Amino acid sequence: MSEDSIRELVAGSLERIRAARTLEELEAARVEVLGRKGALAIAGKEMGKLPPDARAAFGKLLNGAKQTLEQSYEARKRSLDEGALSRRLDGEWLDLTLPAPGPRRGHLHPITRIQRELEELFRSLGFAVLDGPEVETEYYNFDALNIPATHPARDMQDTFWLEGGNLLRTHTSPVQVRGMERLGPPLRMIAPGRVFRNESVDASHEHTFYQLEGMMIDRDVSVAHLLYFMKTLLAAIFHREVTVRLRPGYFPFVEPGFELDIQCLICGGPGCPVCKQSGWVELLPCGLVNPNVLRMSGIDPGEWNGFAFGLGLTRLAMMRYGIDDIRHLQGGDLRFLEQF
Ligand code: 2NL
Repeated sequence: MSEDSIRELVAGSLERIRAARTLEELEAARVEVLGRKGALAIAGKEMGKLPPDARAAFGKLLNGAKQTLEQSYEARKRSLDEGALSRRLDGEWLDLTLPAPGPRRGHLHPITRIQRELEELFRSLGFAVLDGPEVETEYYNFDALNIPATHPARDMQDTFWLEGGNLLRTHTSPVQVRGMERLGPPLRMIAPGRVFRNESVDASHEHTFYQLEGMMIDRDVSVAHLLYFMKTLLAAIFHREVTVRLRPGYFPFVEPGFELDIQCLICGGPGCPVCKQSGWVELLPCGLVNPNVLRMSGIDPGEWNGFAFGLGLTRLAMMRYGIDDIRHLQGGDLRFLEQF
């Protein structure tokens, strides 16, 4: 093997090393040039074939070539290592001066919001806000409200009965019965809360929903008082004056009993799909408290009387926010709740 061929080998190998553009390519070049079976090693084997007096010079040449190539390899390696490091650092760059994303903030459920708003309103009108048990006795849920044993509401189909004869309250009226017993007349109170009905669930029926019942007992309470408080309530709910009408309605705990309708807020009277072309929307049942109910709670109906009403908070939330399926409200899907 000639000196020229060694120079050629060195020149070609240098080119190969410099051309390596990644650490992987450089390692492949190193194996080919400096590896145990690489070009230099093969050239080293040739040395044995040379006449003894030529071997020393050839050996020196090879060593020089090896040094040159090793230096070139090291230099290229350093440069590629640095490149890899700076690329990694570039990728990991964080701008600590950027504003951080804010914390995810929760908020009140739409029904809770309406409930709290109405609690505030009634407090300002002198009403106490009462709470009571969700598991009730048959007496407080039905008997004390003048609901006869034969009434369909007592049916297995409408009430969740518990072992031992207790039940899940079907309205918040039992809270008001306890309120009448405890406070005595005159009184003003509301009872907001969760109630339960044994119903099949669909877009407009839930087994669990929210109600707000209210009652005022005093001397000479009339339907005029009832209408005044209901109109005040509705103005607060809908943020405007609403036209109302009373239709007769039958509920065992009130006499007379009414269905209160409001003039349709969508069309204002002429008729539309929301009011089913009638111009009116049924909103809440109400009436003057049945004397039997007063008497059972220890209030003398000869001296005292009162009005009472029941408002469906769940339905109200649906009307206010335009929710078309009651199941969304308790469905627990945050994508739904985050809209409010
Ligand atoms: C309903 C119920 C109404 C009442 C509830 C009531 C309570 C007592 C005495 C008299 Cl202790 N009345 N509550 C009165 C009228 C209507 O409605 O299910 N509303 C959605």
